[in-house]
Amino acid sequence: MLPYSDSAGGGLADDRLDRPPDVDVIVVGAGFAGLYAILHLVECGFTVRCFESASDVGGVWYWNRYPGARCDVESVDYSYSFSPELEQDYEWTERYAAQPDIQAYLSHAAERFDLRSRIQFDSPVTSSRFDEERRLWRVTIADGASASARFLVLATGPLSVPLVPSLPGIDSFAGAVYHTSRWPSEPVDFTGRRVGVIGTGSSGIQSIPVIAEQCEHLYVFQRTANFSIPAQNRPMTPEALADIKANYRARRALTLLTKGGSPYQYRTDSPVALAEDERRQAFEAAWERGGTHFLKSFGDLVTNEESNRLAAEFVAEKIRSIVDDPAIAELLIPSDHPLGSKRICADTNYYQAFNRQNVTLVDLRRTPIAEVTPSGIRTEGGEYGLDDLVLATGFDAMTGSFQAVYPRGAGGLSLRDAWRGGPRTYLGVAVAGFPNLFLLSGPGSPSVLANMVRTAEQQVDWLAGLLRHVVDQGATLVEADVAAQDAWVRHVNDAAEGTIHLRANNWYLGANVPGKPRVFMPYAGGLDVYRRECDEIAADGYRGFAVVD
Ligand code: N01
Repeated sequence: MLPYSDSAGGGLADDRLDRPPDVDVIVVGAGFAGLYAILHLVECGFTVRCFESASDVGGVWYWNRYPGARCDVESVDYSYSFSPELEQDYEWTERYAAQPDIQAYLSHAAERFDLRSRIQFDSPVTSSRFDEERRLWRVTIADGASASARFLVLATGPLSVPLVPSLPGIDSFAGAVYHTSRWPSEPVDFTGRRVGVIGTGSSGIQSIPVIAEQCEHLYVFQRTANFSIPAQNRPMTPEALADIKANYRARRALTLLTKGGSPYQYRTDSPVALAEDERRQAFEAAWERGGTHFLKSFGDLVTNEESNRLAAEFVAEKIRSIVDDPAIAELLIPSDHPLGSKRICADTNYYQAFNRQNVTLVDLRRTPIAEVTPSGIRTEGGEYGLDDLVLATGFDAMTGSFQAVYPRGAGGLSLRDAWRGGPRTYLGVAVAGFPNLFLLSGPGSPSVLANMVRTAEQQVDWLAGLLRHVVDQGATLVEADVAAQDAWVRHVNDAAEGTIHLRANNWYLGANVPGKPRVFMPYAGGLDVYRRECDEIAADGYRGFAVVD
């Protein structure tokens, strides 16, 4: 327990108006964003404590340790840029880092910058409340302890709260039930087991080929086919890594000029204008580059319907050429959403897995799940005996993890109530009515539409500037104006208007969570534009924020 923690959560001494907060800033979450927030805020002169629900650093990468878990952004780019020394001393071993490698990287960063001493692990924050009289946030931890801070920074991640579908009978299942985003820390051995995987998004698509290799039989329960492009992962050669390290500054600078925080720029012409063989060659080259890069093979894939159709047809042909059974291939070809309207998955041998004798694809569109029984799953088409069930069913994305710490702002307003009609933020960082509360990678920021590590660094740097601006003038309270927030929400909606993302039932819109308001949550204007807007607002004296002495 921290020295300043008290289990009373507000005893007499604690309530004294003149008692200062325990620390300047409490950070919740020790993933990429939280770790950098601790480091940078300390560098800027603040006292900082962090509470983390897991037993170690890592955030989303601590929990998502399912078989095959791997980042879909290249390792050398999905890494911190704030420290040239860290860039030089970490040795990435693969083009796309697997979960253990990212966990090791974050652990290394935590050691290198001595961050662990500021983090209390195994400490989920269960509630947080703004004390208007004393102008501080008090957070309560699961064990009943509490702590206070002038500012509360939620670095809880946009993909943190697992979505567990309410399947009839699931509690009766006699075998083990795993969720990909809460995978046990000890390896799970599926040898000789009959396993069912529900869900064919990124998590399902990455885990299915690996589980298939181990288990006796794998049943894949697919409701919606997704576009997946082979990641084309490969070992990182020492020469390639040395080359990147020698040019890291230029590579990082380039990422900041792009919408997605990627150092790559692709052709800006359209496949529609090309002769068929030239077009095919271009798509082949994009397929060979692999993963999410495929969507950038032409500038207009996400804006021109015909270009998108041509790219989707190329992928469909690839699926037909890989999968032996034509009927299975057709089931695996997405038919209800344009390519890229959901995040493209990056796989290793996903489609090949369906050529295995021990893999069965179950089409939930034709035969929905009727119930989970003690011995398996009964669909409207038949019964499937299972020993283990894997839920690769996604997340209550973008809002769930902020609401999970139950913030209550001015007048006791809960974030849940404030966002009843969908999230409203200023810059994705602050919420009107919640003074001194800040979100990292919040709704209304580029977050999941860009490189998450770049966006985390940008937001932390900017937030540290805002907090210094507040305390340097002796102020104790800062809050987003309602008018500034309303204008930002309109801007976020305008940026989303006409994008391909509105043409799918995706988690960007909250469409995967029953009853969640259908609102496009991330800022689609691009990291480059967002950065400029944030910088202009800072240069303008942090326009849109009220600072109170
Ligand atoms: O979750 P998802 P995810 N019955 O929501 C199905 C990031 N990520 O964890 O589409 C049957 O995409 C659901 O079906 P449907 C990445 O940004 C990154 O896979 O609703 N099926 C869908 O197939 C990604 O986009 C990496 O019809 C049900 C699946 O479950 C995001 O996380 C790796 C169901 C959920 O797919 C989320 O990915 C992993 C039900 N009741 C994740 N409920 C990398 O960096 C849900 N489904 C590589």
